[in-house]
This record gives sequence, structure tokens and C-alpha cells, in this order.
Amino acid sequence: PKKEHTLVLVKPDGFRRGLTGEILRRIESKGYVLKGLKIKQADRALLEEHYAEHRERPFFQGLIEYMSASPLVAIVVEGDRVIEGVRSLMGTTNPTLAAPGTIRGDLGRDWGTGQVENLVHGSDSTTSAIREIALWFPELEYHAED
Ligand code: DAT
Ligand code: MG
Repeated sequence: PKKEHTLVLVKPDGFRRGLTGEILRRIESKGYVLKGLKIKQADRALLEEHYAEHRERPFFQGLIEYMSASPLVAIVVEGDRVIEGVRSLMGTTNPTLAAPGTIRGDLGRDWGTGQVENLVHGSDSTTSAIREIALWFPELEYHAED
């Protein structure tokens, strides 16, 4: 069977707070394998493509501002059921409500800015993972189908 991959982003708030190592530690300690990793200043065009499904949502412009405010870390992670596994490690979207034990629940909170800052992104399906890895890592020889 083909190996499963997912795209993880340590979002600008996570990178700025020095939490990249802690987030990678949790992913690696779970047993997943890093296949690609880079620091990147994402531009609006890349983020609008990445978050295309949310284009009509009221929070879209704020989301693009948040994600482009400073560099982030983009990572390709490999493992059996890694898409679901990383989503489980992340916790639910709102960091105030995310369960303790998860990345968002342990390390995230609301800051009174009105912007949801939740430290980490993980692809939500096989289709999303293939699309997002090709978008963030066009230079990788293999994509999620390999
Ligand atoms: P997730 O990142 O948990 O997959 P999502 O795909 O629904 O969540 O949304 C993408 C990002 O958009 C999310 O990480 C933070 C932001 N967001 C989602 N819902 C929001 C809301 N109701 N208000 C503000 N930002 C929101
Ligand atoms: Mg999502």
C-alpha cells in the first residue's frame, strides 16, 4: 500500500512563540516521520489557495492576515493513518475549548484579539493532504501518492 502523508503547518503564532520544537516533539514521539520541513513567509496568494474552502467565510481576511503576518514552518509527515493521527494530536479548532493533552489545548488560548490563533494546521482528508502537499512542497519529487 502507498504511504500516507499529511501537511502540517506550525502557524506564525507557534513559530513566534518558539513552540516549533514542542509541536514536532509530539508528532515524532507519536512515531510519525518527517519527510520535508521548511521555514516560509507565506504570501496572500498561497494562503488564499490553501484556505480556498473558506473564501466566503466572514473570518477569511483575518485568517489570511494572521497566517501571513510572520514566517511559519511547513512540514510533510508520513505514517499509517497520519492524517487522522495529527488531527487528534492537534485538538479542536478553538484553542480555549480544545482538550487538555492536545497541542491546541495545552499550548493555545484566546488572546482577546478576536482572531483565532491556534498554533497548528493539519490536512483534514486524503484529498486535502495531496492538494496541500503539492501546494507547499512543489519541489518534492514525491507527492502524497508515492
Ligand atoms: P481547522 O484548522 O481546525 O481545520 P477550519 O479548517 O475549520 O479549522 O478553519 C481553518 C482556520 O480558520 C482555523 O484554524 C482558524 C480559522 N477559523 C475557523 N473557524 C473560525 C471562526 N469561526 N472564527 C475565526 N477563525 C476561524
Ligand atoms: Mg481545516
